[in-house]
Amino acid sequence: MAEVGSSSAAELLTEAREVTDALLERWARRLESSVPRPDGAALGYALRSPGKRVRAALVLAAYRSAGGLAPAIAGVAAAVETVHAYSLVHDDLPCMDDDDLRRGRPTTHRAFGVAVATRAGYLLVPVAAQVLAEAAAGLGLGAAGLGRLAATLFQAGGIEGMVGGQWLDLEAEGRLLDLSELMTVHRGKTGALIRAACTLGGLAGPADARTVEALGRFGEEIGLAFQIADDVLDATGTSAELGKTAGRDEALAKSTYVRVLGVEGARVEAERLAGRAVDHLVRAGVPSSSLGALAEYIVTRSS
Ligand code: GRG
Repeated sequence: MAEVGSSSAAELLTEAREVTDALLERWARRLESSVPRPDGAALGYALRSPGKRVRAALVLAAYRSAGGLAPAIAGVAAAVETVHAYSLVHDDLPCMDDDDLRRGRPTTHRAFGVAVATRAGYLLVPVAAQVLAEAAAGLGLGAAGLGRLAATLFQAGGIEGMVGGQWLDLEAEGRLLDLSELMTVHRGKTGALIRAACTLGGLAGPADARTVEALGRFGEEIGLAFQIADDVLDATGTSAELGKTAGRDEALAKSTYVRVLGVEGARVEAERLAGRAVDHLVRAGVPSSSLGALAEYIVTRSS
């Protein structure tokens, strides 16, 4: 299968930021004008929060690897980033990771208070569904196509994925997990949404079942690698570099790959998984150059 416009990781991330941020800005304005203050303002604040847009870039690259060409894929990327954005609002709350800094700015509850931030997080759940529905319409996918996208995104965002992983992560604080328990937490908390980003790109494009499956397997490995790299950065980076409080895992006595394998061991494991991720694509004959570039970025990034 020919790859549609192979791109470097930097190019994909720049494009993902541009197209996603434009859509999220539209939603921020719409919500600020329809939802009374302070909640409307908090929704705008959370949606405008400047992330790296890695998940959005994975959606774009997976879609193109599946032969997709339509610019409306940006809406699917924005829906995934909306789920990610509300998860961060809740993750930072005092009852969860209790953090003050996110993406170089005060966390939503530091800016608006805990009650408003809690509501803003929940209010963004149906917004993600609306963003996805608009994208599916733009892609001409029809009801069945939208159903497949929605089931993929919200299963990944729910108890079988992100919420379930977060729950296990909180429940395990102060207890040392073994490697297999740690993988279960990471696969859910972080990996499920990243896997979904890759699967969604395939489902939105003209891909056969084998391609969608290979994209999902790529996403599974790279999702785990992403969280391992995050663990390494938390242990080795500074708050200024990361835009969030460094050393939080240690402060919260969290089990991490760094705790189990050490910094070097964790780095090696992330690289190994990135290699395995690309192998899934190669074996299935799915064009892998853009996704491979993102995989390499994910395990070597500095923030
Ligand atoms: C609100 C229904 C509801 C559920 C929330 C709190 C929660 C459930 C889940 C938390 C999941 C979570 C925060 C996982 C960590 C993911 C992670 C490694 C985030 C950092 O990702 P980056 O580096 O960040 O891509 P940017 O800021 O660049 O987007």
